[in-house]
Amino acid sequence: MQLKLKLTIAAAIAAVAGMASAQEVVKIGHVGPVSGPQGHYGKDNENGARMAVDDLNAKGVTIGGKKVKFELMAEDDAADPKQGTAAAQKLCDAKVAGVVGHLNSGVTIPASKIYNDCGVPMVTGAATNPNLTKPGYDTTYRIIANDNALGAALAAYAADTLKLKTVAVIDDRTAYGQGLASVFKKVAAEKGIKVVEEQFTTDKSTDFMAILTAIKAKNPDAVFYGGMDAQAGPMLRQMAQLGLTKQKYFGGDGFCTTELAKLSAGAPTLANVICAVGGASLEKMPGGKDWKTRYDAKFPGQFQVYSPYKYDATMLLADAMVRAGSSDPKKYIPELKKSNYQGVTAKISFEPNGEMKNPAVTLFAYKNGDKVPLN
Ligand code: ABU
Repeated sequence: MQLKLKLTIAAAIAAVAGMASAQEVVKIGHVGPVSGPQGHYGKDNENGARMAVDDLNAKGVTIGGKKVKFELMAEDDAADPKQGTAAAQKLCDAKVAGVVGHLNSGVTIPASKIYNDCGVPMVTGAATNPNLTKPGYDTTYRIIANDNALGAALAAYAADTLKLKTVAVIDDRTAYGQGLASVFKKVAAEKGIKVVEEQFTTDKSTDFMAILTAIKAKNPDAVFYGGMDAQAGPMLRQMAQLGLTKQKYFGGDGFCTTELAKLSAGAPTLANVICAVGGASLEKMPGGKDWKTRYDAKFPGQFQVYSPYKYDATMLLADAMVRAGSSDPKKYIPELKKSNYQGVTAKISFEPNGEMKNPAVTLFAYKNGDKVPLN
């Protein structure tokens, strides 16, 4: 090849490389437990955020007149508050434009202060403890119903629809499990349901025989569990072993997963489960069916519960940046607050404290091992 032609090609390559590097990169953080017993939730959540970033880049997004490329910075908090706050600080230091996270309320609440201190907005579509929005940070947003709504819906169904009279309550002593159980107990008592036994466990336990034996002695109409599926699955198996097979088994979004069917390993008690999620069923979400088909093609067998919300959380951040003409949090937070975004899960807008306006609540049961909506 002639020297002149070689130099022309080299100049063209350099120009293309220069154009690529001139494209502004907008970093979005995602944090959740992608390791440990809750790793399946974290992976599903991260997949939701990743799918949104891929869709944004495929479509091409311009912010303030400049074409941008979104990059996902994904961190593992292992469902642990210490790791969660360390991950939050890492994302702050990396100057991400926004964060999608976390899963666990007990991690999200301390992490939200770190994001507020560094001025980075965080949107969660999974952590449901009402205390998250109490400080009123303009960096904290939730796009799913909180535990006040979930606990009340479950208690109303138990009392008004199933006409149950007695319940035993167990929680895992986490911010989520304990908080949800306390809302359920309060509303259930107001509706005339008697709490005949209370027991506690942890989010690391797998042996519940002692507490279930104590509950069996009280013969309640139902068992309520505030916690995640890594405990609910084995608990359902052990209830079957003890003959606690007539009791309805109530709980929140924390165990309302695809994985619960696997973790309960064919126990007949799975058919007694009634769980509440703070959004519409996929069938009723505005874009749920098409989105789920695309998700399953991209991440086969990984769907749990929160990925559509994590997808919307990512899109919501990008939408606010586009409207503000800037990915600088100081400039786009005012637009985020004013969001009126048509997502896959719902039309999303916020109360002044960062809670979603008018979130849906859906109750689910498991029929032949498949999670099906009751409303
Ligand atoms: N919302 C259920 C699981 C996550 C949490 O709030 O801790």
